[in-house]
Amino acid sequence: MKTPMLAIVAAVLAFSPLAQAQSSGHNHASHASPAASAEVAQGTGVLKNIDAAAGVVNITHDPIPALKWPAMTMGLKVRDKKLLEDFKPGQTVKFGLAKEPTEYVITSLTVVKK
Ligand SMILES: [Cu+2]
Repeated sequence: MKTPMLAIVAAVLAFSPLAQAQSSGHNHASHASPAASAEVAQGTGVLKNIDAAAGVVNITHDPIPALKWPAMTMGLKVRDKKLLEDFKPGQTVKFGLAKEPTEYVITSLTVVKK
């Protein structure tokens, strides 16, 4: 009874590092191009809503000339949900934007005024 279980566990342990290496290699090949991930613009705005679980903020931002964006209130994803720790609605923030394949995402976030 015990031996087959151990054999299965050993097989899983033996194969999982390989599987992880393959999948992370694939992700890097398909997503990490410097041109697609570099910060391309900076903006300032007021946080209206923060969905830390989804990694999305609703923000009323000033015009962003680099992107030809007028002032507006919009939803933006953050690249890393950890960026949203310690932020609250109503704060004025500076943020950096990078162009991902299908949309702009926030890559940095700092409080200007609480
Ligand atoms: Cu906008």
